[in-house]
Amino acid sequence: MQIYEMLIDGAWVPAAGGQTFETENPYLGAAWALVPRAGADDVDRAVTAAHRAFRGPAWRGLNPTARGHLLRRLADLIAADADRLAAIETQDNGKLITEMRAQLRYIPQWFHYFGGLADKIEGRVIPIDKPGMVNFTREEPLGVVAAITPWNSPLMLATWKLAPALAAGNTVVWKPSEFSSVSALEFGKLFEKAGFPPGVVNILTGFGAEIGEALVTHPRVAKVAFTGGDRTGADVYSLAARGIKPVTLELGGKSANIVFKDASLDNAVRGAVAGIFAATGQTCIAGSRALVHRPIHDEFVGKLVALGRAARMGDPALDTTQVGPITTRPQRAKVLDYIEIAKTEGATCVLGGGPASRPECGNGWFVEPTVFTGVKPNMRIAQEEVFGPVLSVIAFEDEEEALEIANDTQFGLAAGVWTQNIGTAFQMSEKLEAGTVWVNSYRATSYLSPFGGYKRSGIGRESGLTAIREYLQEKSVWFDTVGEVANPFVQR
Ligand code: TXE
Repeated sequence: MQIYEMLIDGAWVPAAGGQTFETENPYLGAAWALVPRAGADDVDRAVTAAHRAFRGPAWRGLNPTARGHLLRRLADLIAADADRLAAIETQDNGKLITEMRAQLRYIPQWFHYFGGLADKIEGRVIPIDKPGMVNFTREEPLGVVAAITPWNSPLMLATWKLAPALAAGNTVVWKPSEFSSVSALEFGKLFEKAGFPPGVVNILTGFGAEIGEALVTHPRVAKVAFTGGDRTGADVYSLAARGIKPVTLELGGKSANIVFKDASLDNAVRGAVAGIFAATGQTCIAGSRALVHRPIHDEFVGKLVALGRAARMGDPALDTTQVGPITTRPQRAKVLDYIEIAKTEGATCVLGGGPASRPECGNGWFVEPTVFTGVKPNMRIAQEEVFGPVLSVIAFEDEEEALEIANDTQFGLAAGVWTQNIGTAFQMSEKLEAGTVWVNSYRATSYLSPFGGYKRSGIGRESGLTAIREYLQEKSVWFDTVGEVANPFVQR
């Protein structure tokens, strides 16, 4: 059993109360490391350190070019360590090594991009209407950012927050999910190695239910950046509201993959599989509803089931595996519950429909890739996020109905449109209520492109130029150049 410590104020420390918890390998179904279980005292230690670092000369006094240089040095260190970090992610959260390796090799781009942006954060000179006055703006960091991240793509989703937050000059207290803490702690060592001053990045491991509230409501936390479930997100939002703190929230979805009869069917089927069976369906952008034009419905389902049935399940550490285990025990129970709910609601299970007991799945927490047809748009299986390899297929008659069904959910994270008709593609991309729309593609993201949700899928944007603004505040500065204070009883 490996024993880890967490990062507070540049030092590796146990929890103040000495408590730890076990982290499990989802493929083996067994514990493999011990991680500090932070309490309220640790939250205060970490936030105080981050606040001190925010005000201190080592970080505040660093010019933005040098700050950017630190981020880019970190990017190089991540690139050099990518495969090792990927292996740790796979061991800790059970996601495919092939996907984790690709993610880890791509993550440095965020630090390069936002590192490059650090010295391009500029204010404006306002052509002010008051005689004798000069008015300009400054873009300033917010202070201590609490970054709360989930277990599904642990380092990637943390990077989406840390890179812009640090580029903008904030300091960070990062709380990774209790189900994927180890990769965060290993990642933390690279901040030290890159030369970030102590306290600029702190990593607190522990349970959201135990320390989440103390972290979000800590008076010295200026902003909360959260990715996770919509219910926890709503709690975090209301806790942050008590302190009038800005938030960015990325809360998952019920994204529609819409297939028109003129689409390249083979591509669309592969897109549907990428949307729901890749990453075992545990992605915020999972295309968990396939809306299929009635004339091609049966052919589409036939091809989809064939491809889903052929997916190789098993050890996520093998390059040949295509579907790995579910990351957490409670999540597996939730996915199996939803499969039962769908059956009770009257949907027809045409693939999978329960736990996987293939020999190559060992003691892992597996669920068979599952497809339901005959799903009605108002069923729970078509409305609620499952976060597992469970696809609801819904037939539609025409563009209008496809749009109505696609938009008829409380979420709005992403959507896919499969058609050869450019007019249809354009109309759909305009009218879909989703933060991302892919045409004849699915599941592409980039450090260059804004990502975030409409409706209950969240608030704010990550990645791209927009993201840096989530971590800045604008100050308006006025100078009088005349040297005479006019009538003090009348507003100037
Ligand atoms: O997430 P939580 P869980 C969805 C998915 C999944 C469901 C539950 O549907 O089935 O959420 O997963 C921290 N104050 N997504 O329970 O609880 C927690 O420690 C502050 C979608 O794992 O949202 C972790 O670090 N923080 C999603 C983080 O919140 C709290 C990714 C996320 O955990 C807290 C993951 C509290 N009171 C799950 N309680 C996506 N958008 O991609 C918990 N946390």
